[in-house]
Amino acid sequence: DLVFDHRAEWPMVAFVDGGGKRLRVVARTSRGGAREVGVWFAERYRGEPHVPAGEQAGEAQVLCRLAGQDRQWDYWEAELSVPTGRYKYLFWIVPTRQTGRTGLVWAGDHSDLGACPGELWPFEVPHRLAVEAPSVPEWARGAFFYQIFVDRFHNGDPGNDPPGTLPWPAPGEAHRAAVPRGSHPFYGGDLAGVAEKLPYLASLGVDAVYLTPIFRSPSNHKYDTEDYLAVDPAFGDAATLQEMVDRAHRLGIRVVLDLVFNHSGDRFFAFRDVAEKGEASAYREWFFVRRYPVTASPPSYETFATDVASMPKLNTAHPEVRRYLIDVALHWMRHAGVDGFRLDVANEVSPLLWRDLRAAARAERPDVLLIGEIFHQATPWLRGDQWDSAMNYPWRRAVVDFFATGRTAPSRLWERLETLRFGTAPPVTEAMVNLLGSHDTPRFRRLAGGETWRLELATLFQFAYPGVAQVYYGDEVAMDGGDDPDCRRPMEWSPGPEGLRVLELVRALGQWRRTYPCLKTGGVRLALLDDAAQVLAFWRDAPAPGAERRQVGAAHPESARASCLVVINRGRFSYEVPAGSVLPPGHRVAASLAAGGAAAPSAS
Ligand code: ARE
Ligand code: CA
Repeated sequence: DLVFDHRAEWPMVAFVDGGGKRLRVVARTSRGGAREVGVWFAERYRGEPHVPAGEQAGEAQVLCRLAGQDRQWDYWEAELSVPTGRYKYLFWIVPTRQTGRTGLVWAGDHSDLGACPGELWPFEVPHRLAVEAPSVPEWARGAFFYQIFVDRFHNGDPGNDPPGTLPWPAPGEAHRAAVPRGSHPFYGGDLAGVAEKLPYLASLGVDAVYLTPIFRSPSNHKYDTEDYLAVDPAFGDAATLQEMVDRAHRLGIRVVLDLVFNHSGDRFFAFRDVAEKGEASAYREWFFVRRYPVTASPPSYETFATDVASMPKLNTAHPEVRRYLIDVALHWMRHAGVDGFRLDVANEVSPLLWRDLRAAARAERPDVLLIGEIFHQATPWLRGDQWDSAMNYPWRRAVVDFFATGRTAPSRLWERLETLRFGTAPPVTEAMVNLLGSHDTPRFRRLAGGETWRLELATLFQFAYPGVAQVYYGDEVAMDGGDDPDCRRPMEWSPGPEGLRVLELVRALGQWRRTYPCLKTGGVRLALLDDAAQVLAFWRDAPAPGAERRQVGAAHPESARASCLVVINRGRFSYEVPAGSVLPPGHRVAASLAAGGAAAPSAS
């Protein structure tokens, strides 16, 4: 049968022009169920679909483009335009024979189907504010991010090392020095160390660094905050932070800090107060205490995850807690000039806090970036009222299964990515933080069984696919490491030949993203899938004329108009791309870049 799905809400409905007039609508039909899909639309207070088209102002019909497919659905896309930006619309569908239906089918509100438009209610977009276009800071779209786990990146100031700090492994040793489970050493990395390495990051083409938490806390990871308003003394102080940020800004690098608002540390003043005074504490409602007196083992209060006593869960819906935490964010924006925040355990925090934070932070600085940490589908948080973007772990899963373990075929990779892509809409799609790994996952190289060519191919894919490309420190030199904490080994600053090869690739990819706007904000279009050969190819189309002018670091006119064809060969044999099938006649190849190495001889 024919299944149809559309809802008049983001991301199936999104204004494409910021001004709130032109509307992109996406509908989906069961895969293979429709031959053609179109939209009848009109200004909301005018037009009737059963009255011949053209009589009413703004009324029109457009054919949809088949914009993508996943395992279950065909996705149909169209752009609508009426002068007021207030719409009503209906879809029509030409079903395929396999559905057993004949004749035109109309689809209206609640995805109701009928033979005659008059019997259906149209979908409505009553006012543009009802589907506010999520506004994403321009600088984040298609940017190159670099994640730093501060204690393990670079020790710029041995003078602030905490007692018991271990020596940095000797060159060549770092990536072999496994960190055993259950041990929690310090290596002395700090903000001075980050500052010292900024020129290195600039040489790679990094647009922004994201630092895991830096506020005062007893652990090496600092997710158990003791004082949100102080930099941890092992990392530096407020002045070191300010200096590091200023230096980054001079090199064109933005700085994103980690905000851990789901829980505090057990040394946080408010929690100490509750632990001491019990029910008499003025902060008792800041936490979820189950029984008094407060005990730690087992915890008599709610915590992060399961009974992590050092991380009492904060009541982020409470107005005082919200006020306090928002002031923390504003403090670091004002006093250190940070450009954005990564929000820890963001899916477990009250949306009330995120909405308030977004309003306050945007008022302070219109281009501040908010990235939610979440391991699953982030759509509900990305509608424009909470976060701008999210760590794209579902994307990582699809990429690991294809490139690292080889568990899936090209068609499956693409289906999964299409499901994710249609779970957001541009410009959010281009700000999603695509990552191969982080301080919470085994390193990609480990999952790839140590085969560096897989890391190279996946890295090329990461920079070629829409979204922020976030590199976890050390992955650019092919570092190894298993589950947390082994994925947090000290940075290898003297990489061997394999590491250097990946490093040069990352540098080239960074340059490509800066040279070709299509890689940052261009659309994506499948060109070729060959499961037998393990090959896939896709286009990144040049952004619409005019759009590239807004692009940071606006490129040469020729590169601004360029499209990019990406061909991935994960198979064992070289592959001849049938030129006619992917390259339109008259097209000229201006530049090319290859990755993969011996095991994948023809990847390009
Ligand atoms: C310790 C152990 C871990 C254990 C964890 C939970 O080392 O092996 O899984 O406790 O009991 C910080 C430290 C961690 C430390 C943790 C607790 O960095 O080393 O881990 O504190 O002391 C889920 C959450 C996600 C969270 C991860 C860790 O949804 O938000 O778990 N990530 C953030 C940070 C962490 C940080 C914290 C939260 C706490 O990025 O670094 O941990 O502030 C599946 C599930 C996910 C799960 C994911 C990873 O995919 O779907 O929900 O994420 O696995 O475990
Ligand atoms: Ca130090």
